Amino acid sequence: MSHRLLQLGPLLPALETRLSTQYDVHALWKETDPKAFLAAHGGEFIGVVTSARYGADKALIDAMPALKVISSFGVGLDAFDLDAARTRGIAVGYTPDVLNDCVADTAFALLMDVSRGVSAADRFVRRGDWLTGQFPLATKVSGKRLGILGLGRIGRAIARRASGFDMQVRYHNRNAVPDVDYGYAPTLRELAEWCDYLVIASAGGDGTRGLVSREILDALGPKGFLINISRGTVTDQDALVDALVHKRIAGAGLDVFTHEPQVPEALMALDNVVLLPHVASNTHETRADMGQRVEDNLAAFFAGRSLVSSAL
Ligand code: 8YV
Repeated sequence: MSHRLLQLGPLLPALETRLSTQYDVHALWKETDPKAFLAAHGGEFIGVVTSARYGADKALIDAMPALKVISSFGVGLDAFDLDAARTRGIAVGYTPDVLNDCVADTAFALLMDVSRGVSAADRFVRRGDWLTGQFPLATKVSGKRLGILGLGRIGRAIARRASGFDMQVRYHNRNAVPDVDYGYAPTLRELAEWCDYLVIASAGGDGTRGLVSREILDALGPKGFLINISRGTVTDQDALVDALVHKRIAGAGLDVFTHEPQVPEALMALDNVVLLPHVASNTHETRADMGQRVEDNLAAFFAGRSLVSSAL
């Protein structure tokens, strides 16, 4: 008999197909009343397949007394109650590392775009404005100062890319990272004051909520750009919108928002903002690798081995 897994939301079709050949997978989101289903059948499942987006909160974990393993598609853990999982001895797998390159590439795509006006210039051409006018001057990227909030795996991949643009790099973390040569800014405010581009690469969740506040945006200033490929919650989104509308910062490249897929209406008309629908890891190659890690974590668990990537 194959192990029973509860899948919380849609995943890559290829991954769903492969999982369904190895496990007895039930799609919770297809239930008309998922809460009632959980209350009646939560005890029948040993595993959960989910993603950074759907997470696994305390209510879900509490409703699943036989749960032993959670395998998540994604690196973010802000939608998970890891303490509840730890207390119950539930293994939690996720997919770090395999997405570093694509997320770092996206950070640079946003940085280049908002600074040089790539998307805005494309709109200019399509509108026919080139026939009658010149696109305004943009801001040079090479040689500028890059500040990274969160020098983890993704932050380091972003820092490495900066060397190709002859940029100086500094970072802010709770503590200085011992094995890097980049300058450490003891406060986020100092980093924001110093840099031309502030890139948010920290984890989401309660520990970082609202960290990029009005004060930090004002420290970044009217020539500074903000790039966010992490979580919308790391910014005070209202303060960010206000700073962009009133040009108290130069611009922003945003892949993430506080209430996805809702994007503040005030940003839609601004040419100093590049808006992406949370696609930083969204390539064929990386998504395939993430799917493989979801499978490998489950396979390791059911073979009695440690998970390939454990979140605990
Ligand atoms: C994905 C992400 O969009 O890994 C993360 O934390 O935010 C992204 O890679 C997400 O996992 C898909 O649900």
